Amino acid sequence: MWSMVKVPVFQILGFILLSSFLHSQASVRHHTFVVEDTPYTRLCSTKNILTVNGQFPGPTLYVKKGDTIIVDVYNKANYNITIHWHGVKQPRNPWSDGPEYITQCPIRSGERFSQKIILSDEEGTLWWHAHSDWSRATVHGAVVIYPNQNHNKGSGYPFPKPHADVPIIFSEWWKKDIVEVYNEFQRTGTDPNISDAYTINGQPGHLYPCSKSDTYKLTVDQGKTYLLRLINAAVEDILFFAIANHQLTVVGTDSSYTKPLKTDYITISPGQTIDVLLETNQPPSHYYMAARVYSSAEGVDFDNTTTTAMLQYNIGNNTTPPSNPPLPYLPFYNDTKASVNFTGKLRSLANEDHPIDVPVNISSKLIFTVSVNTFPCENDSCLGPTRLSASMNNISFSLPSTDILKAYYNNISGVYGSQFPSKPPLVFNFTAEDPPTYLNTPKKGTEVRVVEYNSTVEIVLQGTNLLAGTDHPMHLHGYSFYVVGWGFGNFDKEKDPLGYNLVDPPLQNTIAVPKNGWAAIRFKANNPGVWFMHCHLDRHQTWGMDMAFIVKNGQGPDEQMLPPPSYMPPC
Ligand SMILES: *[C@@H]1O[C@H](CO)[C@@H](O)[C@H](O)[C@H]1NC(C)=O
Ligand SMILES: *[C@@H]1O[C@H](CO)[C@@H](O)[C@H](O)[C@H]1NC(C)=O
Ligand SMILES: *[C@@H]1O[C@H](CO)[C@@H](O)[C@H](O)[C@H]1NC(C)=O
Ligand SMILES: *[C@@H]1O[C@H](CO)[C@@H](O)[C@H](O)[C@H]1NC(C)=O
Ligand SMILES: *[C@@H]1O[C@H](CO)[C@@H](O)[C@H](O)[C@H]1NC(C)=O
Ligand SMILES: *[C@@H]1O[C@H](CO)[C@@H](O)[C@H](O)[C@H]1NC(C)=O
Ligand SMILES: *[C@@H]1O[C@H](CO)[C@@H](O)[C@H](O)[C@H]1NC(C)=O
Ligand SMILES: *[C@@H]1O[C@H](CO)[C@@H](O)[C@H](O)[C@H]1NC(C)=O
Ligand SMILES: *[C@@H]1O[C@H](CO)[C@@H](O)[C@H](O)[C@H]1NC(C)=O
Ligand SMILES: *[C@@H]1O[C@H](CO)[C@@H](O)[C@H](O)[C@H]1NC(C)=O
Ligand SMILES: *[C@@H]1O[C@H](CO)[C@@H](O)[C@H](O)[C@H]1NC(C)=O
Ligand SMILES: *[C@@H]1O[C@H](CO)[C@@H](O)[C@H](O)[C@H]1NC(C)=O
Ligand SMILES: [Cu+2]
Repeated sequence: MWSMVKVPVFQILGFILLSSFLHSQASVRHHTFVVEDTPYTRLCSTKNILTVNGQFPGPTLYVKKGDTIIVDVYNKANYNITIHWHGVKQPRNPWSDGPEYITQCPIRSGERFSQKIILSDEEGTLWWHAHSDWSRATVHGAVVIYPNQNHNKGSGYPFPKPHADVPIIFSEWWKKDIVEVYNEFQRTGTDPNISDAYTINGQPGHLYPCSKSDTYKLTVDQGKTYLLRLINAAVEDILFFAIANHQLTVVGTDSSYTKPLKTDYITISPGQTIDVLLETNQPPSHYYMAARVYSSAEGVDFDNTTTTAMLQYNIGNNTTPPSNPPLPYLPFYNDTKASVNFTGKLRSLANEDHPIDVPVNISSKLIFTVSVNTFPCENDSCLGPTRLSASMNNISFSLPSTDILKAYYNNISGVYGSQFPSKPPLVFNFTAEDPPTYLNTPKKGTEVRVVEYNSTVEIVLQGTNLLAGTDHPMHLHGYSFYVVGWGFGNFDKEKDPLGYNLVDPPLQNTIAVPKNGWAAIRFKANNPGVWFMHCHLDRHQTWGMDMAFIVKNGQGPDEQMLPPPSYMPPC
């Protein structure tokens, strides 16, 4: 074959030079992540937390669209760890994706693992976090992806270049060691203890006892536009966020631009990122920004506190700041309408410079129920009469002890099954007031769904009211997907697709399936590998609201998974 295709050497050189010119902005960047135990004081008590490079939140990675990052992860802590690059598609390279026992075995104490993070069309904000047990509570940080100016006019942004940009990371703080919280709820079979505080860039803010000085402050000049890169890294909670006296303009989510959306508050799911423009157009003063929970499950305890940070205008040195800055209005904690009213308004930018590519001819139509369940309590270990669990299509996912990717690549049998169902095994009134309790117990399994390369996939994620209906922020690795529709009640396969948005649906990697409702997503399976899908509320993930896709290789050399790196952590 090769002898048939005679390409003069100068043409090849020319191609290489041209390619490197077109991509001259893209580069390879190196980082070292040292995972270690570090003492931190919050809410007047000190404990050791897992950090990266001693920082909480962890270091921000600044990159340009299309860059590749090499991160050498060195585990100096006493726990197993893995790191996931949330929302980075990693074309053909699931080896560095990170979920424990899905694409790799954990990096054990004292070991190193060099991860290659391949960016492609992502632009905006993503983040990285630990993906083993609950260590992501403190092991997380922002990934800021600037436009590659070579490919665009002006600044590269589809809006005027902001004066400055600032990651704003929400997370959750427990006074107790997160390992104890995790082990305890695993043992007792109940809900985990709720957190003691939410934080903004690691600080709880003024409204908690004993935390006057623990406040994140953002100092701004009047009359400018700032790009705030909001990231919800909370372990368990969807949040509302707002800034007193200021409107926000949403311009992106999950590293994809949106049509500008003016709003007084946002709803942000764990796993999701939202980019907003903030115009400092108010009288120079101090204003609170605040976040608190959106929690829709009845009878489930939650952290009902409010975290704040301070937006401080640079004011003359003679002016004293106000003693009582205004707090923003936030929707009530169970205001589902306010939550979906915001989320349902997101639209892809979908213009000439940022076209969309929504699959219209679907080859693989899937329906997955997402449910909270119970198992009988085998031992007397449980606190309640049953052990809480969760499932997708009535299968409660069990993590294998060898990672699925390795088993798939090396044809090792007995690690996983390929029988994840394309639809719920039983059709019932998913969102009924009181579904019969005999439906509550799922099966255990490690099942994947195999899809052909290039197939066009639609998944309807259907929430159920088994045990307790609630919102489920579902996250897919390896892909972004178009959210083409959503609604309350049971998905109607005749009527509901008629209302799909195929013109400018938002492109996301995490979608909150509304309480007792559904969401429909679409993507083209052109990234071969093993890709995890799960609820980003960590108790649900731990209980088994997970599954994985195997996307098969295509024909051409660019349609095959890359070979594994020379070193993968062993099991
Ligand atoms: C969880 O909460 C219970 C009840 O308040 C308490 O007894 C227990 O010590 C807590 N456990 C952890 C790990 O915080
Ligand atoms: C949560 O806090 C709000 C006030 O911020 C209060 O009105 C509400 O009753 C609280 N809900 C619960 C369940 O504690
Ligand atoms: C406040 O004082 C500092 C130090 O003297 C100076 O650098 C700064 O420019 C002053 N700020 C304003 C807004 O006048
Ligand atoms: C929200 O909670 C309040 C009590 O805190 C309750 O009266 C109201 O019915 C709840 N709303 C919804 C939509 O569940
Ligand atoms: C939803 O948003 C629109 C416009 O932003 C507003 O007029 C309407 O009152 C909102 N509805 C609810 C239920 O919050
Ligand atoms: C849709 O896909 C099927 C099967 O792949 C193909 O036969 C058909 O021509 C496609 N239709 C359109 C409109 O592209
Ligand atoms: C129940 O007890 C058996 C025997 O002690 C143990 O192997 C098993 O892990 C326990 N199961 C749970 C869920 O704790
Ligand atoms: C696994 O099986 C496939 C198909 O039979 C084969 O092409 C491949 O070489 C096998 N891989 C290994 C590592 O044995
Ligand atoms: C399903 O349950 C909901 C809530 O109770 C009810 O409104 C609806 O009519 C039920 N649907 C069917 C088909 O029975
Ligand atoms: C799930 O499967 C179990 C075991 O077969 C069955 O008892 C239960 O009713 C099923 N539940 C649903 C919702 O399909
Ligand atoms: C996959 O789709 C791409 C783009 O449409 C096409 O170029 C390629 O040939 C397809 N590959 C396979 C194996 O279908
Ligand atoms: C750490 O990972 C190794 C390798 O998979 C495993 O054998 C061991 O049980 C893990 N340790 C803990 C505490 O989970
Ligand atoms: Cu969930």
